[in-house]
Amino acid sequence: MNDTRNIPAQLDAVVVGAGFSGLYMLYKLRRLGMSAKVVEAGADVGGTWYWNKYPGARCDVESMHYSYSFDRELEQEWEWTEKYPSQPEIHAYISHVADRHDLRRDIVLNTKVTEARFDEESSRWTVRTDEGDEVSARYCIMAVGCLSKPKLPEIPGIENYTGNWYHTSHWPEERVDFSGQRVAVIGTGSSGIQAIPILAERADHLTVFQRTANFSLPTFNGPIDQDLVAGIKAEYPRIREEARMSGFGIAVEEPTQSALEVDDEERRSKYTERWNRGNLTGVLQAYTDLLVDERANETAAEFVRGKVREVVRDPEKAEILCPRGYAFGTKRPCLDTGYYETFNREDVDLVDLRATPLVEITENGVRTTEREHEFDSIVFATGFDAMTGALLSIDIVGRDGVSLQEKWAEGPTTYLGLTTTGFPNLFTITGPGSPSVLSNMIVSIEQHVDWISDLLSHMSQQELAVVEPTESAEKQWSDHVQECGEATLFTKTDSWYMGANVPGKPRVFMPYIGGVGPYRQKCDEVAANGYEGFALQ
Ligand code: FAD
Ligand code: N01
Repeated sequence: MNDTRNIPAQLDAVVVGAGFSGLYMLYKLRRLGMSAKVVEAGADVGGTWYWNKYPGARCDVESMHYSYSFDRELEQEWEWTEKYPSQPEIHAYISHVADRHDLRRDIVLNTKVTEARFDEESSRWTVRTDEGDEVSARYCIMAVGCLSKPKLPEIPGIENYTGNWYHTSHWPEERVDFSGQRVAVIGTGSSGIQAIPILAERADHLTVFQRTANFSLPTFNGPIDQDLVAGIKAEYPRIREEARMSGFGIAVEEPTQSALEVDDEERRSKYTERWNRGNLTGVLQAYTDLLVDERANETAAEFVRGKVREVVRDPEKAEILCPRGYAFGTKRPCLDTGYYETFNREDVDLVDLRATPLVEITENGVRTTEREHEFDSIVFATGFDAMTGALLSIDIVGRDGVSLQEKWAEGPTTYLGLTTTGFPNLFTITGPGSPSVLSNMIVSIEQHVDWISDLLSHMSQQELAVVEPTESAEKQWSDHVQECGEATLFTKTDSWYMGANVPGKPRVFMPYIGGVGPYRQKCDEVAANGYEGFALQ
């Protein structure tokens, strides 16, 4: 691994994070002729796909679409093996990109950025790391990830536990051997739902602790269909463009009808056809109003519950696994391989934490209000402090000594999810207030990186040194982000989109639900109008 420790004292740009965002940002900065370094806490590039090595980790956007589009030769050459590739394959892809474009020589690994401070006199950022580096840079670009700060459950006692414990997103490098063990999984979001079927196979006995049942759809994963690959490769430019202008960053036919316009039979047949596609968008985009109308949503939610009841033989377990109390799609739905089937195994137990909440982690396992359960290992699939967690873990201080923690105390406010007033020349790739986690993220990452690059190029041509959004532009945009959220069912659900999974975090709907295509158009208009809403000097 080529870890370039020597960071020059002065740079045009520091990029924090070496996942999909940071790598593409570095590629573009080089093409602008700028000096730049990427600083990465992990021991390799890959971001999400470096850290999340838990058994079963894979993407839920199909590989032919969950990939960079900027390298036209690469998209033709690269051969994915599965419809939904696993973490090692996606990591191999990102590593290949790093090597292919000779990016590693400007990436500093095993180093955490701890502080970024704006100096008003020089209009530069001073960036400090836990390795004692201090760099002055014109631009500071946060590519820190929306799902990169893990969250442990807020129950006492982890320090007393004598067995092994793991968080899905900080999985050890070496394969963990669970054979002969009694294993617990706490959490049934996407990570838990992917890991549980495999852990059930590997462990002697598995106990799943579920607080909120999730909606999960089957992937029907398998070797990638070569005819489909050839078809997509022949049409890649058009397909990518459609994705860029779509609602969620994936080219799909847009719905035209309300779920309430059609009768039960027609709806059921449509949901079934879309269920069989094995993707996230099929059922969710069957009708126009599934994410805005509770009655419409309930038709899809009940369809999924019916599927759970078809698979899970024990009716009591099936009812515990049936999601209720929130609208389908307003917590990120999951895609799985054999998740519900796992609960038909004799060696898998399900504990309903709504009935018997967790009390503490003990020396030997987990105590609920009912009893103590003993385990050799515990897997925490308890998610992330999403969207703002990684950003706010860095002491970012802007104008007048105001920190980002202070500014965002009531929730994040941004202009376009890319910038925030008081923090000039600081950019947040897939930041709060952009489509980000509500999209195929590579589409959103490329759009942000391209937009930032165009702005930096404009600034250099015009000999400008500082860019900062105006307060009024930021307010208008943040209000618009909230209004769009409130027009949907998302804001009625306790989810990580709302910050609800982290005690004390402000309840604000963080991503922008106005759509990937309309959002791109807005960003393009801002640029075409001379970076409207920004003060440039
Ligand atoms: P990340 O990949 O999160 O990279 C950020 C990097 O910044 C990390 O390596 C982190 O170590 C580093 N970093 C953070 N803070 C610091 C610091 N202070 N100093 C130094 N380094 C720092 N999205 C989809 O669209 N489709 C999917 O199918 C999909 N599947 C996912 C599966 C999993 C298991 C998870 C967790 C997420 C998934 N996502 C998916 C979202 C995924 O995070 C994005 O698609 C994408 O990989 C994000 O890339 P990124 O570079 O922006 O951030
Ligand atoms: O995290 P989550 P995740 N006691 O927050 C439970 C992406 N991703 O890592 O819902 C008991 O979704 C919590 O319960 P509740 C994707 O965007 C994608 O699984 O808060 N339980 C929940 O069940 C995804 O949405 C893939 O009641 C506790 C679980 O832990 C995002 O990352 C794969 C608890 C956390 O679920 C996050 O997914 C993986 C407590 N104290 C991740 N605290 C793909 O498939 C938390 N929980 C592409």
